[in-house]
Amino acid sequence: MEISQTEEKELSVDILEIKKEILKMIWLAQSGHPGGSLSCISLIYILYKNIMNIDSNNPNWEDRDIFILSKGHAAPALYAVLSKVGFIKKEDLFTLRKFGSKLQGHPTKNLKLGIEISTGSLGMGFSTSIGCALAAKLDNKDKKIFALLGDGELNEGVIWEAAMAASHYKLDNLIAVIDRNGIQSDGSTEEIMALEPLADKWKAFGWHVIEIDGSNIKDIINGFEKACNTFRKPTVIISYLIKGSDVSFMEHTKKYHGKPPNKEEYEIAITEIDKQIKRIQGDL
Ligand SMILES: Cc1ncc(C[n+]2csc(CCOP(=O)(O)OP(=O)(O)O)c2C)c(N)n1
Repeated sequence: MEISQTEEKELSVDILEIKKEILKMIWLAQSGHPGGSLSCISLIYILYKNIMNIDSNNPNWEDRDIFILSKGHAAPALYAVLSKVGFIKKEDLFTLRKFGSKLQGHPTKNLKLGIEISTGSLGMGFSTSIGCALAAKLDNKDKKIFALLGDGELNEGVIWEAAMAASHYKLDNLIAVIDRNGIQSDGSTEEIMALEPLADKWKAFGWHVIEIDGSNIKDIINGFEKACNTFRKPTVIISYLIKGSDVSFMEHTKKYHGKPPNKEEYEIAITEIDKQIKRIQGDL
């Protein structure tokens, strides 16, 4: 799928607008995970906007593609995209983590809202995605299952058991996407439990491996398209990203993994993002 420069600009602005919603949600809740919510938003948004077959008016549609946020702590990113594409009311976003809210700190299955499974315990979402992909094969459904994983999440042993099973069953309807932002909760992934050579590991497990620049919209779309046209193997897209991206003081640090911004930080963050939006729109 070729996209025009205008479409690319519009997507970039949407992504920045969604980042503002995420920051507002987490700031109002005074709790949550900004770093890993900001890093992966381009992937989730482009999936929902350009790649997946879904219908917000018919969330139970049997033939829909399925997205699973295996790194469940990035729930604000999922909720903000689901709001942008019509599943969740915008005003509900700001009930994040409040008593009685359906939008808790980690996703709870709610098909009406487009939330396919409950996640938060790292590794579990990915293994569930194997079950969904197998079920689609058994039902002869031409649908894709997408699972978004954190790179720190790859420390979980269950990930590698699931990876082995997916290639054993030749699940070419399964696409794993790794947010390779290089930082987990306690520091750099390479310091805590080295992952490299990551692409080689997935290849050795029988996966088709694609590496992309996760901040480049064309690269993301091409990566997903190649993945969707892969046969007899599951695909993993290793997507290089920046933790906390587009907010200067949140970038490349573990500090905002699970820490909300205070009022002053929130305001600075919004000003920085607004500047970028204006730059893209050619107003600066
Ligand atoms: C089974 C399990 N162990 C520990 C945690 C606590 N935890 C939440 S986020 C996180 C780090 C995840 O790092 P990464 O996947 O790189 O997340 P990202 O940087 O993309 O936010 C940990 C250890 C958890 N949610 N589940």
